[in-house]
Amino acid sequence: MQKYTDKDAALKAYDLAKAAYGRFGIDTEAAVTAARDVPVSIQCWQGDDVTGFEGAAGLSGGGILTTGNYPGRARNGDELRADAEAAFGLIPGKKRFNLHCFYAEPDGGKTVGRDELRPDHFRKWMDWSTAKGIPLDFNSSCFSHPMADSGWMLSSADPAVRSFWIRHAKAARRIASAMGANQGSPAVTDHWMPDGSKDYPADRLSPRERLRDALDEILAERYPAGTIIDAVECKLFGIGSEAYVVGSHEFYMGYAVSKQIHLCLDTGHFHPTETIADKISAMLLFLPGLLIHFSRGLRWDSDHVVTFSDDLRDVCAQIVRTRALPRVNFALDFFDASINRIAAWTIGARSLRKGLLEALLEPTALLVEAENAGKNHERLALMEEFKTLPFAAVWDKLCLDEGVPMGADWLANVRDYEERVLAKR
Ligand code: RNT
Ligand code: ZN
Repeated sequence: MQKYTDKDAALKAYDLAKAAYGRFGIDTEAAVTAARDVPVSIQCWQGDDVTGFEGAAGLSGGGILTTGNYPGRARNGDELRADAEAAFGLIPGKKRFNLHCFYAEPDGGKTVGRDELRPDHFRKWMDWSTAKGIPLDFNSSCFSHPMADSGWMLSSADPAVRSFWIRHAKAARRIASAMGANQGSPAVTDHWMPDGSKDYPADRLSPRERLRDALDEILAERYPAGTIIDAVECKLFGIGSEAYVVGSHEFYMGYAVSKQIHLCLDTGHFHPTETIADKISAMLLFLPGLLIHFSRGLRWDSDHVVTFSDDLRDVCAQIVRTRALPRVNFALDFFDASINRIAAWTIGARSLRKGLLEALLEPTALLVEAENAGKNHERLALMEEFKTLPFAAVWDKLCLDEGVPMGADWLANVRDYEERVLAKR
């Protein structure tokens, strides 16, 4: 196996890095522990290109799109779980696993209507979750379905369509609460739907009234405390909904505040140059918490694989600086069918964990001190200097402590899994 790293050299580099950060008053050991302990929810749907287990040929309709045909897509629950485990071995830190309703596995392989799904249809997932010690999160699935063909689901003017999706979202919450009870930790349950229109609507209000009323009905069902966290996810525009999305940022911001539920900010769901970093301290003044979908918007696509970008680093820094870590749920949301899917998971998850570590290594107190003293040149100078501290050595130490490959060594594991497993599908 190709090795790019050397353990002894890494440990020596870490000792030097520890001293370098120490001179700014930063305890690298504490930062490594804190970064490792933040749960990151890994999206199951990167493993199968958001296809689901209902026999669909692939993702269809609904504002999002997968492109590419890299060999080895997971085609069922056993393959998806095996692939996820392969990725888990390369991803340091606490993990959760994020499912969608259309990954149900009813007995005998039959398909159950999305409005009739029950917790026992997710028994295999729950048993796996318990065995692996990886808690689950959940999502209603309001796309890739004949009842989604019109592009309007919970906001549909057709009462039959609307009530179908209301029953579906209620079922999703019932299942999520059962997962939460099973794992002793609330299942974060996100509701996103692509409702919207390609061209200018004449009536922007009525669909929003219907969506509000539908959500009210869905959320009226109460579940035991500590089993579920409800979140609603906004979006500016999608493929086929360029002119209007019912569940826009303002819609869900208002809705989440009024109901005191979590708002989901997906980093790819805003104007192409808009980042969510500055929204965190503002929204957390009025909400119980946030769900963040880490993604990478690239032109019109909101779902490229997450990288260690300035945007991601800025978001992590804002969360840590505002001491908001306990109130933010971290989730990944990207899907790229053009590259090895285990690698996609690993790149995205490792990048987010790097962002967390870097933020936790920041000597924020020194920045605040300079700011309060009116010495903004010192604040800027320190921010610049911190960027080139020996971060990589601390990251390698985190990977070493967690027993996952350091540096680029994990690529050898992906190559091996591809040859042994994926190439045979
Ligand atoms: C779509 C949303 C949503 C989905 C997943 C599959 O734009 O981001 O979160 O990506 O639920
Ligand atoms: Zn999302």
